[in-house]
Amino acid sequence: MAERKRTESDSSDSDEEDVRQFKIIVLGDGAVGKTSIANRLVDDQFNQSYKQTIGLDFFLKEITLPGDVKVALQLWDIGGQTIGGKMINTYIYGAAAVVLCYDITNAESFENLEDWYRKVKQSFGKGGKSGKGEKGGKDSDGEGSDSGFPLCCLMGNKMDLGHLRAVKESRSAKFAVENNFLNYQVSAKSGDKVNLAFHQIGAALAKVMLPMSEQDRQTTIVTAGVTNYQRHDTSVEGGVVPEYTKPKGSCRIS
Ligand SMILES: Nc1nc2c(ncn2[C@@H]2O[C@H](COP(=O)(O)OP(=O)(O)OP(=O)(O)O)[C@@H](O)[C@H]2O)c(=O)[nH]1
Ligand SMILES: [Mg+2]
Repeated sequence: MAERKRTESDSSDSDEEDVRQFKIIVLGDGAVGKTSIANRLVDDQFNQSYKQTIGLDFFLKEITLPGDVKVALQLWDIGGQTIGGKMINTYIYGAAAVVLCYDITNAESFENLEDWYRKVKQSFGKGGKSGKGEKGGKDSDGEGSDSGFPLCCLMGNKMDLGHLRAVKESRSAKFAVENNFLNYQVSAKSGDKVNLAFHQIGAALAKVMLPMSEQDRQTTIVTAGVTNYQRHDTSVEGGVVPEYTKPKGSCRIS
């Protein structure tokens, strides 16, 4: 687990350059577009074909924030099928931020976020029950808080398919407000808001204030290049892919 130990340092300075690195876990059902979001952010690419993520993939994105603050966002792209597997809590543990992804055209993928969020809370020792008092947003228990609970973000993907929308914006907004999450609607396909979202997440983690003009600019400009990309983590359990079983039940998010 040497590699894992190294990557858990979610806010430590790197050796030579003063680049803070943050572990960000990307969770959500299969096919909601987690890998596509990561590919858009890091490579500015989109692939129409679906290739299921087995276990997890890693992506690294460097961004520069106002004040020349450089941060490296280390994305842990977790395969949707891992929710019933043994490794999920290990993957989540130590995250600085958690991005809960759903497909705006698939209501079930939104409803299942309750299960994913429960995993997050379990991983951080907050028990298995959802509910108030376990908020994940930046102003409560979020990253940088002394409790170490991660900054949590809701991310509705496939905004380019707005005509097929199955999750009302008001519904996701309610969930975000109730749980004190950041809330984004993006499209990995068009690239809409992907950079903006992660720029804001990076800023929140680094505690750097972004002026509105800066936020707007990020919607159209792709900022940083690829620094690293690795397929399945061969260091976790010797690269053995755990057995996945997705539970059939799900909790509704009202
Ligand atoms: N129209 C549209 N399709 C998308 C978008 N994002 C992803 N897709 C498509 O959705 C499918 C699934 O995308 P993935 O990124 O592989 O989904 P995933 O969440 O990583 O899935 P798992 O690895 O199984 O967990 C692919 O066919 C993508 O091309 C989007 O923003 N718009
Ligand atoms: Mg994937």
